[in-house]
Amino acid sequence: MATAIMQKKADRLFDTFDADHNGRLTRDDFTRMGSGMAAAGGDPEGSPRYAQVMAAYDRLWDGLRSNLDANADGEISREEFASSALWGSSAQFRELIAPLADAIFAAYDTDGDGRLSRAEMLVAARAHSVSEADMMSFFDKVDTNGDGYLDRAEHMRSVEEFYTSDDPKAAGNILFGPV
Ligand SMILES: [Ca+2]
Ligand SMILES: [Ca+2]
Ligand SMILES: [Ca+2]
Repeated sequence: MATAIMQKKADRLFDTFDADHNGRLTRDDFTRMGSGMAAAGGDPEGSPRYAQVMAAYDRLWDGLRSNLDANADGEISREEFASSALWGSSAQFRELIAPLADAIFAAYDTDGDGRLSRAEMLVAARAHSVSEADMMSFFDKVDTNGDGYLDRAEHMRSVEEFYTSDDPKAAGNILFGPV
C-alpha cells in the first residue's frame, strides 16, 4: 500500500462498503448492501435468490473481518482497511479476495448464466450507488473481448486490478466509479 492511486481506491471502496456512512465497517453495512442488491434485482425476501445474495454479502463481510480487523473489535476502521497488506499483493488477492469476488459474481449473475450482462451490472451499480454512466464506462473497458458480457475471467481480472495495480490507467480501477 502507499501509492496515491491505491490510497484513493481504498478510500473509494471503504466509502462504498460503509453503507450506513458511520465511518466504520460492520456486519450491518453488508446486510444493508445485500438487501439493497436483492431489492435492486427485484428478489423478494424469502426467495432463493434473496438468500443467495444475502449469503454472498455475509461471506464478503466474514472474509474481510477475519483478515482486516486488526484489533479484533468486530469493526473495520478506515485505517485498518487502507493499511491492509492486501493492497498491491497478488498473492494475498488470490488467497483472500478471489473467493469473495466469486461469491459476489454469483450474486450479480441474476439469471445464473455464468456471465454478467449490462443489465445485471446496472442492478449492481444501483445497489452500490455507482452511476449508470460510470458503470457502463467500466463495463466497456473490462469487457476485453467485446462480446457484451463480463465473463468470470474478465470480472476477476478487473477486481484483481482494483486491488493490486498501481497503474492509474488500469481499467479495473473504476470498479466502484472514478478514482
Ligand atoms: Ca458502517
Ligand atoms: Ca448473467
Ligand atoms: Ca466479455
